[in-house]
Amino acid sequence: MTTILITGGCGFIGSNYARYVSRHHPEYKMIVLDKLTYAGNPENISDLKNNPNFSFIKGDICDEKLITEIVPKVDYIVNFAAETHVDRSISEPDAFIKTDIFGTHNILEAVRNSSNVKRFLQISTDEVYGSILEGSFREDDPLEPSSPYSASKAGADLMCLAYWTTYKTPILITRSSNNYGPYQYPEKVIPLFVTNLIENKQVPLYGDGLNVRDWLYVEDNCVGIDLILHEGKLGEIYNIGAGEEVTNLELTHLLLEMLDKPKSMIRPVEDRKGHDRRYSVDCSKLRSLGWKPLADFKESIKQTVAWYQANRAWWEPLKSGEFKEYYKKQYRQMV
Ligand code: NAD
Ligand code: TDX
Repeated sequence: MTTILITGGCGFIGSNYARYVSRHHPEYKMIVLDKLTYAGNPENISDLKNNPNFSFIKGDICDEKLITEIVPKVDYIVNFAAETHVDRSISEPDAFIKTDIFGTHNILEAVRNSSNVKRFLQISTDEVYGSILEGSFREDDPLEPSSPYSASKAGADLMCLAYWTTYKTPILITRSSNNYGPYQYPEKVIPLFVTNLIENKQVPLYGDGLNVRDWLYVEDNCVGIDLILHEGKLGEIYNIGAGEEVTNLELTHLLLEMLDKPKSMIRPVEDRKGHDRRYSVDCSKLRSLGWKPLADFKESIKQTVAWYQANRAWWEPLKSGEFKEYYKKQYRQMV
């Protein structure tokens, strides 16, 4: 029986991927390991808990003893576990270095020392390349990360590549663009803006609002991840993006229109420090494996808005407690 370990499977993309695996590989034994930080929510995979092939371990990828114990029992590993919010990395970088770099290294060591693991897929990000004003980054372009978040993710990528070169540890890396969809923690721009607007609160738009992001529906990312896990070439990196580039201002206008709110709900605020202007990745390498994004951008944004409208009970508790404290520290008063 094939066993897959999904670390960070209680977060946004990891939980969507765990659900994808349960649908597409029902015969796999699935272990979700998650530390349950502020961003990890067991509710995100509550529908999987009665599946006899599913098990959950509350644990930290930095815990050497735990990881050394679990890794030899699995065939595939997909590492989603990370600190992921750029703004938090700017105010408090420590946890990013620990989880994103040291945690990944800890898994790599366990994989290196086990002959059972066939494939270790490291989930990275397009942010490791840095900003690009024209054109798109290819997988062999140099890394120029701007934030402590993207620098820590770049550090993890380099460790994976070094383990491939030095030990032939069976790694693969994906670098995707910005994801959106259900179960995204409401600190990220789309769920933050949608939930604020549902609550009739203003939305804090950074700087001139002209920074560009390429939006990828989470389900399309899951399809790409799964294809790369099974058919990607070991030691290789694959970009994943939909080519749906919009400025934050255009995105905000679209959300206002969908939620029938006036432009006065936009509150321009101070820019993010070191704010990358534009991300763009060339995905021809993944497309040559047969992948292409299936989601229609406007339709999937509409479905995402509808999901947050229908699931207030999921996000309302997340916007109190720790979240409020965090925003007070950020001096952004509108949540
Ligand atoms: P998320 O913040 O929603 O979830 C992260 C998960 O990791 C949480 O469940 C958290 O509890 C868990 N975690 C954190 N530290 C841990 C540790 N030390 N040990 C075990 N579990 C730990 O993040 P996400 O948006 O789902 O991102 C998942 C991965 O995808 C990350 O590696 C991120 O860098 C990458 N990524 C995200 C995006 C995006 O747009 N969200 C885009 C590109 C790449
Ligand atoms: O309140 C906000 N106002 C605003 O204007 C927030 C939270 C963001 N923004 C802007 C900043 C960015 O230009 O929106 C854009 C998107 O911001 P985030 O949602 O914070 O995403 P980003 O910084 O682009 O990073 C995301 O995509 C790549 C994820 O958080 C990362 O984990 C992933 O690697």
